[in-house]
Amino acid sequence: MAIRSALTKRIITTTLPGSRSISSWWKNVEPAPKDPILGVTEAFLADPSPDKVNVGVGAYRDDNGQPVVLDCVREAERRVAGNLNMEYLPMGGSNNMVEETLKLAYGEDSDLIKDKRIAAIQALSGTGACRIFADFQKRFSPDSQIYIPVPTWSNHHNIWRDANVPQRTFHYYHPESKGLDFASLMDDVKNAPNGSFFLLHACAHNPTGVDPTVEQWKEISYQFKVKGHFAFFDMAYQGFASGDPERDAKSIRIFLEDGHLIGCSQSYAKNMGLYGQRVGCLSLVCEDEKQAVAVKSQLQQLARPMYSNPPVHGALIVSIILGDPELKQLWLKEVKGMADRIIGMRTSLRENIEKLGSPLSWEHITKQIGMFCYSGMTPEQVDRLTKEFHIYMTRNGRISMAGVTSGNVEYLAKAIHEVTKAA
Ligand code: KET
Repeated sequence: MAIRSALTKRIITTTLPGSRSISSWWKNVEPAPKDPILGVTEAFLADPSPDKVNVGVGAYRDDNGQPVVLDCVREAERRVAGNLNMEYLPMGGSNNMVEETLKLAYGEDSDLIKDKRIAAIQALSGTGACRIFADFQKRFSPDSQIYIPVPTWSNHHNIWRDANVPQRTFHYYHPESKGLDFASLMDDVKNAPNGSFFLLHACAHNPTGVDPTVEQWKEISYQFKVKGHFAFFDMAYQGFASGDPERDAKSIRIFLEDGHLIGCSQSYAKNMGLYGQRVGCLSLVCEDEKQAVAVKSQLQQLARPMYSNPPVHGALIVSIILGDPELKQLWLKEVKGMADRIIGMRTSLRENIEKLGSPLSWEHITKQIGMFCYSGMTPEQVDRLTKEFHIYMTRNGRISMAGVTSGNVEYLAKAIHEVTKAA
């Protein structure tokens, strides 16, 4: 024993000339910058103030500011509790879940589904679906780039950066009108090289809450056809724009009617409240069944070395809800309930700010849709909200309307008025 420890000691303390010492492996690692969205939650949790308000992350709260587990999910969980096993799912995840999920994006009676032309796998929520797609794009179209709207969800930049796909941007938001900059968007679509990849938000654009109209989507789809562009839809908020998942899929359906071979990321984080369960889907429309089989096998091969196969619990919950007509109806009712509460809070926030005699226009609060209000506040104004009023939001001025309640709306309005009235 004594000999052994002496030997070990000698090995540890003896370093060969020119080699690094054992403690130096990570000495060049600098702390990573805070995530612009999830970092806000961290700061909120660390604040002891009883007045604090979190309108940072896009996570739905009820009117008491509490996280929500939907009734349909509670019921599905009761049924999951009787499930026979917790075996691995296949690499592509739960076939039931994927089938039901495709119906939401592509339509209950979609010929593409019937003809087995869609390659699809269960993904680690919307983020995971985007990431697998970005890796797939890099592998099979290695010289391509991705066009991303300005602004967009901050993580889109990280995802395509880590997949080594060069990024370009296209115009989207018009700061003066706080609406869509349709003319510049169309110019960018026309000026991009033929056959470019574009990232589009299917509905409830994050962070702006500004979507193209049906007519505008038709024009975008037409121009994509002319240019031979590829559309990748990130659909993280299906149901949150209008309260009806079917209506919120309109952009995708327009592209499908025009015969585009699209890609799509779907997430159940928001519309089923399954945030931490990480359940979503990645799908790619192919030319025929044979191509879809090949593409799916490659998507699975990307998943295998990363996480092998996706988690089973959330997939079971989704399959149970969407596979049972009664539970599905309950889900649709509950999605509408969440969307309606947010719409109500938009009216209330706007009225409260206007009542205080704000000299600015706050019409955009009620005009924008989905989970967010892109308020137009500057980073400095947001900093004041946080420092003086303990109100937490992303520095781009995005308010998560899902965190606004009857209890905090007046306080929020007063604080917003206070930091913007001199502007
Ligand atoms: N796409 C968009 C547009 C999006 O806003 C989110 C999440 C996701 C994908 C990914 O969601 P997932 O949980 O992976 O299914 N956005 C909110 C949360 C976050 O940043 O992670 C947010 O913007 O607050």
